[in-house]
Amino acid sequence: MRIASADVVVTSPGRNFVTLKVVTDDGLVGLGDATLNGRELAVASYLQDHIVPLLKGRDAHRIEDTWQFLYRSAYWRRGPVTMSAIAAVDVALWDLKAKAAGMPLYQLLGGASRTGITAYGHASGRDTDELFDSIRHHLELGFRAIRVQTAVPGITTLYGVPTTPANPGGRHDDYEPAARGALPAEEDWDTRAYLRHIPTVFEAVRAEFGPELPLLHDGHHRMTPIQAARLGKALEPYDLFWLEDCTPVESQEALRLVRQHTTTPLAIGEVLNTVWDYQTLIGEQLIDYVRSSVTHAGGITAMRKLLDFAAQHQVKSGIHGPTDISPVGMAAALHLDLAVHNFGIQEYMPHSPLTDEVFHTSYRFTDGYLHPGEKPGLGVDLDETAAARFPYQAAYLPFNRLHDGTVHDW
Ligand code: CS2
Ligand code: MG
Repeated sequence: MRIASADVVVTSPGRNFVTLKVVTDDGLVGLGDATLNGRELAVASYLQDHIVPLLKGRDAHRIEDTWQFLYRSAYWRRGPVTMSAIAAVDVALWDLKAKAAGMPLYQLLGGASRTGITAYGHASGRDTDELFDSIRHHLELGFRAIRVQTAVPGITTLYGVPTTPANPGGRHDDYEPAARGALPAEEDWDTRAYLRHIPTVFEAVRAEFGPELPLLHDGHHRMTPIQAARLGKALEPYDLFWLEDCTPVESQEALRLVRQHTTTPLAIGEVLNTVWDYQTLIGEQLIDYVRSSVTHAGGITAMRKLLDFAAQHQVKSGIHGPTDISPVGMAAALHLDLAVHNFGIQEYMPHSPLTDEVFHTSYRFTDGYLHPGEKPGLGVDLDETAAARFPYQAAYLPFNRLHDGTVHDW
């Protein structure tokens, strides 16, 4: 099974996606997601200019060898651009191998370890009423676990909270932080206001929805370790499933301090891209859930190894799944979720109808559980004619400033 061609498809059906399409000499098509939100063209160029020329003629079955070749021959290691590009090749090759075998990919990863993949949805609101409506809406959709993000008095625009309300009866999942335009949007931040407000939100949610419902929250890298420790402690009475990205993760050691102070479970790593970024976090059991995505962390091959390492320390998966992971990246995550023993939970934000015009998926969401489906390979097809109707548009993630003008983590 030789690689005959590889192409990079950049398309923007509602938001930007970068997809690698690998075709074998007998006409099988393998897809990989290489979308890096706000920096899409850097990965497209890495693939187009530096990887595609190396793929032609290679044996598509040699996935591990291709991974090691791309990782080691680049000399410059790690980083989101490199690891997203390698991931796209890796996932495309797994898609091809599974198609050649006539099996859904999860079968090649050891088969199903469960019947369904528990997914959490995103609820949010600018006030309690809007938040409760959003939670009810997600419960009606079938979600069995819910992430809660709300506005905070004293902060004008906040991560995770759309600035316009959902249409009555409409989708509540359309929060997309990367805005199209020439410059990133500026948002504001006030840690003390946030720390005062968030525990009151969870108190209200528990009072309304009871003790059973698993609740999650994303701190989105904004607190120092001691502030994160304080929030984790304050949230203990509300029994969170996890507190995510409570502090920036460049310093793995920082999580020691948070861990010493709170039993709120911690999830981290959507911006991490190799197993090396997790040596202390997992080795010392400083976190409970690994948030990396298949798309940004070197593909199925590397994520499998990362999750196997995590399993030795009773750390579980919590694979990143916002809409900036394409349906191809989402499908790859679902096959892995179904197969690994130490599955924790899967993030799920349904893609927009425009995105669905370009990517046709066989995964399904029923009664709160996702399943990758039974089609050979990943189970995703790319409609290139539809993709061509949506040319790339520059888009940036926002950034934060404190009220005195200092740039802060977003
Ligand atoms: C996030 C993302 O899904 C999450 O938990 O933190 O929404 C993140 O902000 C985006 O993936 C950035 O591209
Ligand atoms: Mg997050």
